[in-house]
Amino acid sequence: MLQESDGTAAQRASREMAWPTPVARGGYRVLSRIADGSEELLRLKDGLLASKARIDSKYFYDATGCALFNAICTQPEYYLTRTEARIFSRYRAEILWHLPMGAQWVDLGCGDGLKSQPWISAMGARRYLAVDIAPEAIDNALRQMVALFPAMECAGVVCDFSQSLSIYDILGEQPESAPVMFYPGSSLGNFTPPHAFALLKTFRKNLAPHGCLLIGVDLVKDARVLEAAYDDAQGITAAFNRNVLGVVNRLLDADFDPKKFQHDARFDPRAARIEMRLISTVDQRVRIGAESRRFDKGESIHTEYSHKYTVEGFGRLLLKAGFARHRVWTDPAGWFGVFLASA
Ligand code: AVI
Repeated sequence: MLQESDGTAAQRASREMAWPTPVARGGYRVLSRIADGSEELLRLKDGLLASKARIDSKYFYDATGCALFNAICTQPEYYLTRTEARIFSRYRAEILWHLPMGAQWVDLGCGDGLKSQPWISAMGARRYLAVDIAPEAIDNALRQMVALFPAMECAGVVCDFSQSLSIYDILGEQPESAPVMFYPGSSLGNFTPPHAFALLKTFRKNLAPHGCLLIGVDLVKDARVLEAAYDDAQGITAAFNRNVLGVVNRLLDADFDPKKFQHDARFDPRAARIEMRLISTVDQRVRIGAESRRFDKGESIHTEYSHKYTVEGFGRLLLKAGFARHRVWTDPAGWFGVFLASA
């Protein structure tokens, strides 16, 4: 998850380093492979000044956004997290049977690393590699892994893998140990279909020739179930959506007033995706750095897509991305799928 809690543009720029910059911490090393962030900020600003305003959903995850997202995951309407967890615990032994022993476990968007722990203890991974854009998340995940599994090698890679992922060299340090990429939570759904396809191709390239991808994918279902999941009764998703305006205010020195925007989440059945927006509740002018723009009452800012797949459709996508074969496990209602794909 992206974390920008200390995120003024200047602070961000100063912590962005060229690679390789291994940093030895207590029992693990962290490599930074983050590109210059100034282009990203320009893109964010351009998105807000565009006639159809948009904010990339990666900006949701400052410290408050991460806490709100964790709270979303416990809401009764947000079935994704618990359904995936049930599939994992029900089929773990069967899935493990298809995973290489002594693997390098690559935790993509590791967050706190908690979802990886039962897998690592069950499979006896040789190495844990935490990949995330937030160095704080990597440190947190690695500290816990080192304490829990002192015999396992632990390392971290700070990078925005949605833009580029190149860890061949790190994986190649242990050629006898096949990599397993772990990408749970249906996070791939937050990318547009072409971007998701490109990401899967990149994953496969890094995994070739013997690795595999274990990925959680949310499936198409009744629109009412989907819309409730993205608009819970407690208003946590609404707060999560509005919080992104505070992130933008800090990053771009803008003056959005989150109270003047309303949360909206709709399922578009043709595109098979939830679309989240923030709708201006008044006519207003907002300063965005040295510029400003007007939002009419009812005008919206697009903040997130969450694509839903069918089992067949995602299987085809994996094949098209170059994965040789895959297996899938779902819950009894067919709401969520866990795919294991071999490079
Ligand atoms: C992180 N991602 C998979 C979540 C989703 O379901 O698309 C983000 C989220 N947005 C609103 N609720 C949860």
